[in-house]
This record gives sequence, C-alpha cells and structure tokens, in this order.
Amino acid sequence: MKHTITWATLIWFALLIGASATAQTNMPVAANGQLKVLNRQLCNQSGRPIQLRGMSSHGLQYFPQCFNASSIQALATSWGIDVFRSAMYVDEGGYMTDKPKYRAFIDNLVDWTGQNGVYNIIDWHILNPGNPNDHLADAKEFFQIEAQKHAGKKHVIYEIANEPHDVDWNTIKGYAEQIIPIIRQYDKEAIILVGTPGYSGLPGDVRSNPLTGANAYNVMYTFHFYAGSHYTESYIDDVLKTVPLFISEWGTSNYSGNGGNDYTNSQNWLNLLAGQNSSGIKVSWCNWNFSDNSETSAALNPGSCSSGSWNNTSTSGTWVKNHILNPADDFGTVSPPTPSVALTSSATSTVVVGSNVVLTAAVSNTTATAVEFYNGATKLGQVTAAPYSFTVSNLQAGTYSFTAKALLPGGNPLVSPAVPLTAAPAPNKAPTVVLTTPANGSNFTAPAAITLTASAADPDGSVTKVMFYSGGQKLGESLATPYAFAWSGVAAGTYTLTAQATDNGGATTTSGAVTITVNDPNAPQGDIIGPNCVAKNDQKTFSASAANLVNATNVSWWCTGSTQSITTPQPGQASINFGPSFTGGQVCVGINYSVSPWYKQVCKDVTVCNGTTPTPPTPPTPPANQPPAVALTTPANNATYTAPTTINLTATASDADGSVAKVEFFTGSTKLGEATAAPYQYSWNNVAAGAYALTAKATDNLGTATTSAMVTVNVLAPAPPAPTTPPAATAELIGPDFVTVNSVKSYSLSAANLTNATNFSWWCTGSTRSISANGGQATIDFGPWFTGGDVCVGINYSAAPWYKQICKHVQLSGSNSRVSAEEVVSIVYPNPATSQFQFVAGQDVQALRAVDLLGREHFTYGPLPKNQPLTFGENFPAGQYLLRIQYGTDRQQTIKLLKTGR
Ligand code: IDC
Repeated sequence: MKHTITWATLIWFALLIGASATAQTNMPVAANGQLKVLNRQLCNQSGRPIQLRGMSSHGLQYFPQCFNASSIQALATSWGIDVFRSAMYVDEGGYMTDKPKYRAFIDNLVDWTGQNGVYNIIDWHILNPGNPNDHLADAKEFFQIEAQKHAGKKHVIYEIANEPHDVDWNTIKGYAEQIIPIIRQYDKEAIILVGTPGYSGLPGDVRSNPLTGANAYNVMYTFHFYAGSHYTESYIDDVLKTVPLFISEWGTSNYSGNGGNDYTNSQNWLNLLAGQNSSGIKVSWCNWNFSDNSETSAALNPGSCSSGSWNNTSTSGTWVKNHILNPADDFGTVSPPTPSVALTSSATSTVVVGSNVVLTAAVSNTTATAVEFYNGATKLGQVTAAPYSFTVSNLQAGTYSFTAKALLPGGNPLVSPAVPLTAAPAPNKAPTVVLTTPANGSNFTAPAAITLTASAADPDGSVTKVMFYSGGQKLGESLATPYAFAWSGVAAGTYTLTAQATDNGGATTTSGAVTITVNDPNAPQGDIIGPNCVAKNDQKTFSASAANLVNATNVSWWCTGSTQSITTPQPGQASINFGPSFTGGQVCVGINYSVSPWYKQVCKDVTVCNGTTPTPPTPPTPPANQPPAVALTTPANNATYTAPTTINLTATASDADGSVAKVEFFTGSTKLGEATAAPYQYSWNNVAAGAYALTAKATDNLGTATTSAMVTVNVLAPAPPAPTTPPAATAELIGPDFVTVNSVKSYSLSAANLTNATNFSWWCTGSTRSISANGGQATIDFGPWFTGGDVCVGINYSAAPWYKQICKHVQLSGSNSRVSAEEVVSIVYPNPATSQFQFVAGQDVQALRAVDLLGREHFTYGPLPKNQPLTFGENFPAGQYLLRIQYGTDRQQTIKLLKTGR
C-alpha cells in the first residue's frame, strides 16, 4: 500500500539511515510502534484505530526460496505490506522435522521484517492434526524460546494455533491459557492471536466464554475465510460486536487454496474489514499466500522465487497487491522518537577498592555501530554489538565519571549522561571484646586481688591492646593474649568493670559491664545481711541478723519493689529472685517474738547495681568531737495509757570526750521540756489521747547533739467504745476492721488478687503474737499488746505486676479504744492509699492535722463542714500517718493512715 509520509518523518529517516543505497520506508512499525487492543479494535501506540494489510507466507518448509531478505524488502517497499505472516507448519514436514532449523528461519524472518519496518506474525501453523494440545509441550518450548529471544521487539505478533479443528473452543481455550502466560513472562505487550474452532471459522464460539484473567489483554481471535467458499459476512459482522478479530489468513480462491477465485466476494469481505461493519471496526488481514506455487491462491507465477521476481504476480497476486497498496494506510503522523544512549552501572554510587563494575549502555531509537566506554576523557574500551556491557575491573581508590558514547553510522556520536562512582577502602571493622573474669555479681573481701581477663578479636585485622577500666578509671592494659590484668589491694565498694579493645585500625570496642562487690570485713552487721545492690533477675539470699532472731516465733519476708519470688530456705533467711522488673526497693522482714517487743519490722534498701563509680574513700580528717550517747529509758516502747495521764520521761546520756550539757525531750518535733543534769527526767502532764513518738536529744559541751531511738506510746481515750460496723472495708483484703486484744482473726485476699499468685507473705505493722499463713489467707493472734496497725500481705505473681502489697488498717476496739462508735463519725478512704486520701466528716470539724510517726506535720486544714469531702495526702511519702480530727474543744478522733506510694 502507499504510505503517507510527513516531511518530519522523511527528514528523520534520512538522518537515521544516512546515505544508504537501499532506501526503506520503515513506515508501519515506525508509525505505529507497539500495537494494542482497545475495545476490540487494533490500535497503534498512540491509541489510533488502524488496519494492517499484508501477506502470509506459504509453508516455510514448502517454499524456503520465497522467504529471504530480498523478498521481504520487496514486500515492504513494492507491495507496501504492513505485516508479514511467517507460516511455520508444525507437522506436514515442518517444524517437527528439524526444530532448530525452523526456529532459525523464524528468527531470520523476524530480523528481515524488523529491518524493513513491518510487523511479523510468528504463526504456529497447526493444520493436521487439529488439536493444538497434541503438540502442547513443543508449543510451550517454542514460545518460551522465541518470546525470550524477541522480547520487547515491537513488530513481533504471536499466533499460537493456526487452525484448530475437531475440537471445541473450551479445548482451545485450555491450550491458550497455558501458552499465553509463557509469552507474557517475557513480552508484556505483544499482540497474541488465538485460533478458533472449525479451522478458525467459528470465532463466535468465543462470545460466551472469552479468555479472562491477568494475561487476557492484547489478545485477538482469528477468523479465516476463502472467498470462493465462504460467504458469512453477516455472521462476522455480528461476531465483531463482541469479539476482537484478526484475519490472519484469507484467500481469493476456495478453501483448498485452489480453484476459482471470487473477486466479488473478496471485495465484499475487504469492504467489511475496512470498517464497513456495524461496529465500525477496522479489521487487519493477511492474504494467503506469498509463494510461486501452482495454485490459484499463490500470489506469484511459478518460478518467480528462484529468479527473485517478487513482482511477477499471478491473477490473484495482482488483485491482492493492488488492495494492499490502495487505499493508502491511515496511520496518522507521529513525531520520530529521539535517539539516545543511557548508561547504568551494576554498583551503587560507592564501591570498595578492588571491585569490578559492569557498565551497560542502552541505545534507544537508533542503531549504533559500536559503543565506547569512558572514564572522564579516558576511553576504557568498546563493544560492537548489543548488549553493550563493559566491565571495569579492580577499581582503584578515587572518583570516577563514566560515560558511554554510541557511534552512529551516518551522524554524530551520542554521549550518555555521566554515571559518577567512588571507590573507597573498606571501612575498618571494630574489634569484639568480652570481659570474661570476674563474673558479674562476684563478691570479694577487701583488700581484694582481682584478675580481670578479656577475650578480644578483630574481624579484619588484629587487636593491638585491651585496656581494663573500673568505671571511667583505667586500671591497666594488656598488649597480647591472654588479655589480663591483676588488680590488687582493692578497697571495699561496688565496682563496674569493663574492657576496651583497640584494633590495628584504631577502632575501639568496650565490653559489656561487670559489676562486683568488695566487702569490708570489718563493717558492722546490719539488721538484715545481704547485698546492697542486685542485678535484674538475680537470685540473692538475705538473712536476719542473729540478734534479731532471739525469741522469734514467726518471720515473714517481703520486698517493696517488684520481685519474682521469695522463698525461705530456713527460718530467718529469704532467697529472693528479683525478676526482670526490679528497679530498687526494700527487703523487709517482720519478726514476731514470744516476749516483748512482740513484733519488729526491719528493712534494708536494695538498689539495682548500675555501674555507678564507687564513692572514693573519705580522706582522713583530724579527730572530731564525738557526739554524745543518749537513750530514752522510760516509758517502754509501745506503752499504753488512758487519757488524761502523766508520762514520766527518763533518759540516760553520756559523752566520751567531754560532758553532757543538756537533754531535751520531744514528742515528734514538739519540745516538751529539758533536763541539764543527771538523772535526766521530765514529767509530761495532762496528756491527751493519741499516739506519740517520743525522743530524747542530748547536746554535749561542744554543741554536738544526738537524738535517741524513738519510743512510741499510745494514750487511749477514756470513753468505752461500742463498735458498730465501720465504713466499708477495702474489698481487697477481707477481715475485721476492729479487733480486741488477744483476739484471733482471719484475713483473706479477695479472689481477684489470687490470680497468678505464687507466693504470699503476711505481716502486721502493729504488735501481734503470731501470724499463721495459709496461702492467701492468714490467721492472726493479735496478742496482748496490739494497739492498732496494718495487716499486710505481699503477693508475688508469675506474671505482671510480679509483686503487689496490700494492707488493711485494723483498729483496736473494746475497752481500749479511744473513740466511741458514736463518735466514729468521719471516714477516710481509700486507706491504705497509693496516691491520695478522701476525708468526709460526719460532724463539723474545727481542724485536721496529719503527722508522721516522728510527729512531723505533713498537712493541716480547717474548719471543714460535715459531709464535705476533702482530698489530701498526694505528696505524702510512703509510710504511716496519724490524722488528728478536732471536732470541738474537747472532742477529737485519730485515724491511722497508710500511704503505700507517692
Ligand atoms: C494449503 C496450501 C496447500 C497445502 C495444504 C496442506 O495452500 O498448498 O497443500 O495447505 O498443507 C487453510 C490452511 C492452509 C491451507 C489453506 C488452503 O491454514 O495451510 O494451505 N487453507 O487450503 N485453511 C483454509 C484454507
């Protein structure tokens, strides 16, 4: 057909092919690019509906002399074909007789058509037998090889089954569903033609059951007609309303390829295909056949091929060639694509010295005779055929700027944008180091000799030294294995040890820290013997001092921080697993005695060993004035009185390096009186009901003062109480809120608190005679000295929160109570409280005052009308408090408070 050529296109072709003698038009592929199917219509790359017209070969095996570079060029230039169909018979002496030979034939045809700018249908020409599945494996192999080889070539079209017959559409469809994905694996865009039943005569069967799925795009179905036999234009007009068709084969003759040509019917068919159909669709076609066979459908007269007489047309050939050339193609105009060359590198922007880098140049929209590779202005080498890949070996340190220069046959070379690259030495890798001795948590006795040992290695060199540190202070270093340092004369303290390795490249690594304790053998024994600091998950043993265990009847241990478990391997000893969540706390023991003091509670602070630098020893100082000694000898601790009363306070005091100037007596921070000479005494008269923390403070001749141990006394209210149900008890710990002396009561944890519980320790902050615990329940004999206190239980859990402590305040009732039931008019809740207390008064309050057990004032308030809630205690540190409520001049009430958090 005649090609319409714009001036822009002509100029571009002139540039592209230079002064070549064999001028080619290259029109169809250059004008249309990658084809696609839009709405049943074959379209070009720009989406323009187009019709391709061209010739099918006869069987490649029958007429090899008719299909060569010369005939393809003549078809492209003289005949004006847009498309050439390479009919590769599978049987009948074709492909199956010599697969490599026919693949090579196909590949040559792909090259020749490509060079001449026409489309090429690779036709898997099954004819006999008619079931495409008979050669399924061969078809898979063929299309896998060919699609891989020709991937991305815009002029290649695949026809996967010429003329199935004696099979239904479903059978063909099953075949197509296996072949199409193989092609799509390499070629995402190519048009794929699928044969239909009845010698590609029944494309209408596709209508109700088309190919679907991810690969069912750019697919067309084939219809073949022979004008001397087939007059089914109206059927095809109807099918075109639903199915995209490609007439990959039609003849002017009857269906045998021979016999009488029907040009009238041929013209009717071509009119329909030119767009004269109900859908207005342009249908592309190939005429059967381009050969010099002696049958009516052959386009050349016999003998034409051997003489290369490509225009020596038969009657049919003359008619068909005329209908290819006229009317002219209508492909529109396209701007010629810009030739370019791009360079990519196998490496990222930086590589290690000594690396190899593969540079690959992609030449687009033109054909290069060679590609040269450069670093800056220096040519590195060249490649004369695609793929244009060049390896730069053993890169030395430095920066590079690579370019590719494509040499073109008739024009200036094209240079790619530069690809920068830096080759740098591999970074030095840091050494590894582990402090192997001493073990974390080790204990030593001062003065200690401690050997520090480390293992160290370097992945890309050698270790030059290992230095040993205590905190930030260097102890010594070792230059060779075994890396060790003998640290001697180590004073008491806690030390955090590390080893730091240095490698030949100067990189350093510090080991994990090891914490050790050096104990002072002369240090006085505390109430609880055990480590001052522990690591998370440590298991450590704590013991009550021997002195504390005399007359002990019951010992309960707990810890105020989160712990995982507490077991008691023997009385007076606890083995504590601090678990993963321990952040510090107190290890406490509550001891009941068969004699006074009946109950005692001692605690020891335990921190997490965290590598803090040990406190340096205090420098020696000149002998200082020694403070005086003082003890409050009467009253006895926990003595009780009934208000109003007189309390006689007596103290003993002495001074080792001087004399005692005075002894002052205090309740909390309030001074009661003083004595300047022995016997140091003071009579405190008219003492009102309440709990009092009494101390004596001795001051020596140089003004240095010492405060005695605290003595607690309780002055009880005189009125006999008649207890009624107190304000609602906390539901966490169930048991009486009021008890009498010598009573035995049971307390149990609420069910909610028992979930996951593993261990329970019960204690009471007031004096009790005994506590016998049974899991979440405890029976307490409050004994003769109980004046009120908290029943507490520490619970360990196998899961978060790991540890929980619950206390319940228990007041003394009966004849010893200070406040009658009628006067228990105010309530405090919650109590114990973790953050704050709520107070509600049942009568108007004049003043409120909260003090700790040393009498220090933490809160005052008043007046406060009855029933008006008041919140307080948010800033109280954890501990016990007494809330004094003054209702009138002579009516007061004291409520014990327990704050468990801050
Ligand atoms: C015919 C050839 C003929 C050959 C025969 C068998 O024209 O020379 O002997 O195949 O190989 C088709 C087929 C096509 C046929 C053609 C004419 O696709 O291979 O070619 N035809 O019969 N379908 C309908 C007709």
